[in-house]
Amino acid sequence: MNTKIFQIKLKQEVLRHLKYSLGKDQGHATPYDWRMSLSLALRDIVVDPWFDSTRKTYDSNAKRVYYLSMEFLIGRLIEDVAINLGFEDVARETMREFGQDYDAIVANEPDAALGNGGLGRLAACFLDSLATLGIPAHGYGIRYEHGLFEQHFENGAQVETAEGWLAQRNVWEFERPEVAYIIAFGGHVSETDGRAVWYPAETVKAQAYDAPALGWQARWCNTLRLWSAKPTRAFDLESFNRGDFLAASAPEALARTISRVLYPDDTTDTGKELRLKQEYFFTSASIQDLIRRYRSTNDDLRDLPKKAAIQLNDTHPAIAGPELVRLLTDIHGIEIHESIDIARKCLGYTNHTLLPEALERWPEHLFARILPRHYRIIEIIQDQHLKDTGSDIRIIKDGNVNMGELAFIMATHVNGVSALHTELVKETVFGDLHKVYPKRIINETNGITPRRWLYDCNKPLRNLINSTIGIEWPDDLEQLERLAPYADDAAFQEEFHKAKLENKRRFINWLSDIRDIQIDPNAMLDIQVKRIHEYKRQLMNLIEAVAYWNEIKENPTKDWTPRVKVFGGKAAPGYEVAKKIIHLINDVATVINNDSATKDYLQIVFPENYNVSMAEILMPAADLSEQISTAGKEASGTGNMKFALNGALTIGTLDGANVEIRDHVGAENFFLFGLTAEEVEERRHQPEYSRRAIEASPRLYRVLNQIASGVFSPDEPHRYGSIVQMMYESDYFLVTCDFDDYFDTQRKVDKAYLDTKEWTRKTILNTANMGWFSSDRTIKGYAKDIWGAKSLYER
Ligand code: KOT
Repeated sequence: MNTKIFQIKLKQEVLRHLKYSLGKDQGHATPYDWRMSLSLALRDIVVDPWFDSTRKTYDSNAKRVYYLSMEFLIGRLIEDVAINLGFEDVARETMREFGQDYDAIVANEPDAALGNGGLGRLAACFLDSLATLGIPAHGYGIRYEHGLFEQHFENGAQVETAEGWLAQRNVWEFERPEVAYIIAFGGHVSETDGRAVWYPAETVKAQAYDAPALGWQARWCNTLRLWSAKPTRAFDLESFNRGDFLAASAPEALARTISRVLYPDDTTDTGKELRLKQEYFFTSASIQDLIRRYRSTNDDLRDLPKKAAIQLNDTHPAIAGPELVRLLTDIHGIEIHESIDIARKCLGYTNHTLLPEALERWPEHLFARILPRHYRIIEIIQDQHLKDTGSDIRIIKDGNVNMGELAFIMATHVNGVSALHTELVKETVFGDLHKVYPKRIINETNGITPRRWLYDCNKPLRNLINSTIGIEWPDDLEQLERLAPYADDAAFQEEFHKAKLENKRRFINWLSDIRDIQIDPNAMLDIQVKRIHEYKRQLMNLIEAVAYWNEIKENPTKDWTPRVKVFGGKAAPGYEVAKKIIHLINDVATVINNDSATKDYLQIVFPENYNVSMAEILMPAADLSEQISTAGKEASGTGNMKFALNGALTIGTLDGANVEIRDHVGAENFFLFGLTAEEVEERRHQPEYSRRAIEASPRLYRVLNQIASGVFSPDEPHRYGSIVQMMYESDYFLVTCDFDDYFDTQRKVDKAYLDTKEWTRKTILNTANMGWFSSDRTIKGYAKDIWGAKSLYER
């Protein structure tokens, strides 16, 4: 359809929805009403490709991918949908004709924050790539009523409030009252004649809500199916009539808690009964659903592995193995060892962390109480594994059910998320299992969707790339290599630099709405945004800022490179050290930002409530990307990829995907520092390593004294005593050991930044060489190496 005709049509559709879906007339419509009407009009257009894709999948009886994830960190969708449909300009123009600001309408949408960080955002990027590549797939997860908490600062300290994205209607979803499954908990199992029957103590209903997951240019559309818990019996009329009002609503209360809130812990917090119930709830519903779908067109469940690939996003859905075995055996009558074999052929497991506190284990008694049948099935899986391999590696050990071992043993492939991480998985957590199953562990380095993380969020650079190499790159990102020859071209450098400046101004404008701070767009924007965690070492970044401040004060007339340090990220509500670090960053920012002697050279900002939408403003604006985790601790990182793709240079350690990023963009275009993963392990064995590092570094010693003596917390001088003490006595993440190298490397960054042309040349080479980090490449890898799934979309 031609653009003009389409615009007239879209205008009519928006007005129709305004009137009949929102019940508003133009004169009284709020930004919310406009946003809803535009979204509904766009959603209508998505339905056709969605139906087409579903029909093609059924007709071809092709293998489907099921991506099971506790988290989908989606963000906003309206612009994503408009862009995938190719209607961005039409939508903007339509709203302008109504006298509405399109950007304000886009910003009216709440973020769908159904995730904590990297793991959840990866799932969202994968949905985008699966649809773009035309691979038939379902994302399965939980429709949390409350997503990740909102972060506020009170006198510099983090406080959390409940997030409420469903307080408004979620326009992208379709409620499916008819798609519902019973999920059981507790009770007992009776076994007679080798047949097990589970008599559960309680049940809830899992009800489906579907959202279309649209790919680039609307060539394909998959489904994100999220489960919401509902009572099996809405209301106990008998209790109610007896006058027992509390008991009457008990089933409803239990059901509602299950899908009420996302667990806000990025890494710890295993062992909680409700969490286990959440995991089983969504996994069981998903497995029941995919079996039902399979059986609607196939007879023999023994062939399920030919038609279904189930990917476990970490161990959170690892109960999928035993659940599939339970359904195949107890419900469909397949012999249990054969069921185990069938289930294993369907399953893949992705490991996202080596941190010991993040490895899921459930106390045996808790697990057996909630899932008695599964406990028994796990024993059988374990026995078979012990027998087949002759090893003594157990799933149930020391009073715990270990979900890592379970996922590993029940999967055909186990993958790490970067080359380094995968090698460490083989050497550490799964070292023993790797010896027994030497071919099982493979690598699939993470990626990011270039649609959201370049095309959508960085319009100045998008336009420049389009006019330089054409418009094929958003779904063939390695075409960006064709920018490399322009790295030395002065005119192109100037354009590239201009695009960066425009993005920095956008960030500064955005910030000026929430903070009273003046920022020079020519200052270096140095950004570290991610969850606050000791291993990510925000503290090292902050200490470096204080050391730099000290140096400027001592020699105020030197030509210092002006820097604005930006921090963003949330601490898990129960993670005290991380919360202290946030408080300290804010306290240091207050002192430094008020120092008139240094404020032309150094400022620190920490905007509240970092989320996907904020990332879309920050990534394009950054000059310097901080990827400074202790080597061996960050499994991959994906923020590192977003920054580099958008033309920031990285200062980083040899950790996670940093290693591969550096290989791709060139060592000379990357600021490397710090101990390697091997050196880290070695250093930890040396006595008093941190005290010795502090004593060897007058700069570091001075900053730690300032923090300890209350320079940044005069109202409570000892506030950070415990942090400084920790640096001396138990600096597990080696902030002290890497500090000097980090500081010196930052001075190299300062120097490099002053040469704008050379800096810009490096940034161009970063963008040009980041094409490999498209999540399309990652998904092609999974499809080929793990799933055996094919694209159904013909170009
Ligand atoms: C959380 C709890 C248990 C197990 C793993 C996690 C986890 C790992 N959450 N997020 N991650 C991150 O996943 C990203 C995607 O693979 C990585 O890039 C990042 O390094 C992980 O920390």
